[in-house]
Amino acid sequence: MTKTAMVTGATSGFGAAIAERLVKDGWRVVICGRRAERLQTMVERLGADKVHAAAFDIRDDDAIEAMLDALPPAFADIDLLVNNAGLALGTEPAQFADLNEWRQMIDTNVTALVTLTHALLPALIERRGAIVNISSISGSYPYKGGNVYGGTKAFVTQFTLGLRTDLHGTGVRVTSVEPGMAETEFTLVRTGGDQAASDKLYAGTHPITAEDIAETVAWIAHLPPHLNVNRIEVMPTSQSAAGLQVHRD
Ligand code: NDP
Ligand code: 8X3
Repeated sequence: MTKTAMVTGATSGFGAAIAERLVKDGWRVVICGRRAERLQTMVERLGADKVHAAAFDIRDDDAIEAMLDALPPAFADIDLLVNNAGLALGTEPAQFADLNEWRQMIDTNVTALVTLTHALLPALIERRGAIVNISSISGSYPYKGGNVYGGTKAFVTQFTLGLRTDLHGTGVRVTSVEPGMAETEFTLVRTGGDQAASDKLYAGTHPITAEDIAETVAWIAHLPPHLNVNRIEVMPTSQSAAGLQVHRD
């Protein structure tokens, strides 16, 4: 029987690649994001019987509710929720950061993610479904300028592990996917559209691609029901953790 996934942040990067990969693997996918024209292009390319476009701002509680109420019957029974929508804003140390940017990251990466998850939990339990949360290595390894972004991703990882514990015995599988440096629109968004800064960051690094993460999520989604990947950390070979810093007077 055809299964249905909901992928947030499907207009770009990981989410677009995950949605496309799941469709190729035979899933129906509800694709979410604010940029309606991008979602429409995906519907035209992948087929209206395979993807349903849901254009809304995930920070808007009423929009989430309206989106769920408006799902066409063929897309209404969600078996897999991929909580991918998210962003980093700013690269400045905390003392120079913009509070509005901090709040936008928390609203998107944390509050919206838990709101949508809360809304779908009863259905996911009924269907013995799965949740894949896109966290980040920034939740485990602090770096300068990562402050609130890393904090939101630490939340995502810990929330995932907590969900896994609470959902014990329900058959619902829950996974935290924690990618390292990946070239998507992520740095463009983070730097307010600075393409040169984005190109410079990834130059010569062979970063993770969106397709790499789509492959990881597809692997998790297709595991047999008795297996749960609790968390998985993926970095490009060219990236690894460095040591602590020491200040001397
Ligand atoms: P992109 O910027 O390419 O994609 C981000 C997606 O999130 C877009 O589809 C965007 O859609 C959506 N989004 C952002 N804000 C909102 C909002 N308010 N409402 C609805 N959708 C929203 O970046 P990535 O693909 O790289 O990022 C995907 C996830 O992966 C994020 O959670 C990110 O933190 C995480 N991540 C990224 C890494 C990287 O190095 N690239 C590494 C580790 C984790 P739209 O703008 O159309 O609304
Ligand atoms: C994105 C990965 O290391 O740029 O979450 O913060 S990193």
